[in-house]
Amino acid sequence: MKDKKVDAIKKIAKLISDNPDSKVIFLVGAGISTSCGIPDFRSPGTGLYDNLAKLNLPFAEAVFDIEYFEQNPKPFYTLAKELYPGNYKPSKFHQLMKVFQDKGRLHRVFTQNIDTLERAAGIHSDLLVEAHGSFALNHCISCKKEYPQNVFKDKMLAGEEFANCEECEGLIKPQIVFFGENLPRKFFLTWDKDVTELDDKSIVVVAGTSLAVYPFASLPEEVPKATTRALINLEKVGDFKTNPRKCDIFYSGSADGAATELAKELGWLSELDSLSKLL
Ligand code: CNA
Repeated sequence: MKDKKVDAIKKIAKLISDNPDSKVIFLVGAGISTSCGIPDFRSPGTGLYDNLAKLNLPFAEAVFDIEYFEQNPKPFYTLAKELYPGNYKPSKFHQLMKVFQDKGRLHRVFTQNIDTLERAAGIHSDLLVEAHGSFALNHCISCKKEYPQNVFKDKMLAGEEFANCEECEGLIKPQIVFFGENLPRKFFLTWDKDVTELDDKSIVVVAGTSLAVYPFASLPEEVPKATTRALINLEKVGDFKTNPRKCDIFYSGSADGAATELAKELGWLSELDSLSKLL
């Protein structure tokens, strides 16, 4: 490990070890799931946006655009089939967050991901905020009838071109937040409460995100100045880049690499390894 990475891990670990009563907030994105085989959006070459050409979209973000979905749901359904929960296993980083939970040191995970790998890793629903929704709830966009997860899943896996409502033939859509849709109330309520509980002993760890999608991207700016912010990412992003703070910590590298090194530094490596074997 290069010196800067060692340094970053040591600083994060020290803060966590020195303050045994404090709990960590994680703000995560697609980069913590790329090692599971799920491409992120924006990594050049491998990101979904570079690979959506086969879906003939007018613009890449159209796959998550509610108006475009109403006209042509096929690209989203194609993607949903690929991303569907159950096809992938949690990464080391997901597992590390579970170890934080097991140690009683997890305050919350706010995720932008829709792959539900935090659930698969065993993060409790009360400690988890799926800011952009998930595949767990589904409804007809016309008559709003709700459908259990397996209805949508079965249709996707059976290779059906469209998932239609049995009542009105409208399109069934998982409760994933599209561009132009509101985030769940739980996101705003939980963050507003959590942010008031942060102090100079707390740490907020941001990992695997380009911090490009709002309002999620504004969370690091709202962390109080007294609280340490750490970024674990392949590149420096968002407020860490535009408004860096003196006490910011930046680990430039893979989320899984950081997870293993942090577990080692905290003396939690055997717990992380045992979990890896279970999941
Ligand atoms: P993004 O914009 O694609 O950014 C990903 C970030 O992660 C980039 O800064 C990368 O450099 C970084 N990165 C990639 N691989 C790694 C790695 N191994 N270790 C550390 N950093 C890495 O994705 P965001 O999450 O920021 O964007 C928000 C969108 C992406 C949300 O609306 C999601 O729903 C959406 N998304 C989710 C998934 C998923 O659920 N797994 C996949 C693709 C996109």
